[in-house]
Amino acid sequence: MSNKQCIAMLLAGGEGRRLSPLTSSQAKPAVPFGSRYRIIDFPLSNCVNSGIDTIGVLTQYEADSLHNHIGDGTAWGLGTKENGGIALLPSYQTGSDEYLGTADAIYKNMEYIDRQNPENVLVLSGDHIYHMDYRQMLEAHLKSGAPATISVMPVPWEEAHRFGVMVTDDQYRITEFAEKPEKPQSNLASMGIYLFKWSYLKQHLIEDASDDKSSHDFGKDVIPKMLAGEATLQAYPFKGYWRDVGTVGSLWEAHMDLLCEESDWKLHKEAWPMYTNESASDLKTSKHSGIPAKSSMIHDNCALEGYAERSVVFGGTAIGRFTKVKDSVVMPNVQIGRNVLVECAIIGEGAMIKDGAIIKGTPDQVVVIGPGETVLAKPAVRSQSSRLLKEVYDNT
Ligand code: ADQ
Ligand code: ADP
Repeated sequence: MSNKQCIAMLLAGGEGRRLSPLTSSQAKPAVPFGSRYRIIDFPLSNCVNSGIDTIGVLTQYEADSLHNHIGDGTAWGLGTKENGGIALLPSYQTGSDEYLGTADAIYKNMEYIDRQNPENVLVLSGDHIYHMDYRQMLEAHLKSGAPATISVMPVPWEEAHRFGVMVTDDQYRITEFAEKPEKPQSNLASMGIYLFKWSYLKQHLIEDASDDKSSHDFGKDVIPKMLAGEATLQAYPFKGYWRDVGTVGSLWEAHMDLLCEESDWKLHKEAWPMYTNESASDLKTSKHSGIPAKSSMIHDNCALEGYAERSVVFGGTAIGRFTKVKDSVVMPNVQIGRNVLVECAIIGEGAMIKDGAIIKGTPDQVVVIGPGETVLAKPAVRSQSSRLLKEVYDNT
């Protein structure tokens, strides 16, 4: 059996209730992002770009949505690897109904990991938007000699309660850790990206599995127990763009970040290419009509007859005349009629917005239209809104 320095285990089974209704029929990591990708393309592309060629993807909730997207891994250049590649590891294949938590998901796939015979295991989350060279984290992990290294980054204090937060000494050794505390003592957040020596992780997973009181989660159970032991855990400070897009507001904001011209953050860089499987999304064929859109990201394959401003529009979409889409995200295969106003909204895959409809949110209260939903215009306001929109359109 060959010995691998590092393999990745990608947790992609969470339900993503806070992203509802976008996750009503697909897993959170399968939610579209950035005009042609899905969220899971970020960690997958990071692995490929970091030279990690063995990835186990742990699926559970709406597993098919991810299995269809990933297929045999060809889109990531990991399709025909003799020794490695992408392995889909759904909970139903492990002989149990469900993964009880993130640590249990890895525990139930220990045999798969043992077959790969790795020295280190990188545990990743399927719902983060970022580019990261995991080789640099591995280098820091090996250099410190710690059995566990956690990627960290400061977050705004008001958001710290949504994360695992920690205190470290000046050598970035972790001295305290609290999972989603009500009153955070620090704003240094765990990014949910862990690098473990496999022998050390395995021992802890086995111990955790026999603990009846455990919820079998990394943040809630395993990391605190590791910290209570003798070993020193290390934090790895990540400098760069990183967003957890677990809520509607954060998903919308991360899309708006793509449109910020001053920012260094770019989706696809030559030095850090993004890979995806577009054939799986089965785009309806349409053609970009060439109408300029202001400060927007528009997929080539969409029929844009209306006006888009500061918006991200995916493929297979049609936007009718006199329609204005502003500060919004329009996911694949959406049909938007004429005289429609869409502002501060996320329109789910395959939705249909009929002529004259008004969908208007605010940056603090983004409106979401679920995948496949139909939105009609309210008859009473229809003529007024059409007139209003004609004015808006003429003035832009
Ligand atoms: P959360 O974001 O709340 O916190 P969690 O809900 O545990 O993390 O999900 C992490 C990943 O695991 C997601 O990609 C999810 O899809 C997947 N997942 C969840 N349950 C699963 C299951 N039963 N089987 C398979 N996959 C599953 C974590 C850490 C925090 C840290 C944040 C950073 O616990 O400490 O701050 O990530 O985002
Ligand atoms: P959200 O927080 O938006 O509801 P998450 O995917 O973050 O969605 O999941 C929330 C919590 O529920 C996490 O602690 C996760 O471990 C747990 N969880 C999610 N899906 C499952 C599942 N199918 N089985 C067991 N636990 C789950």
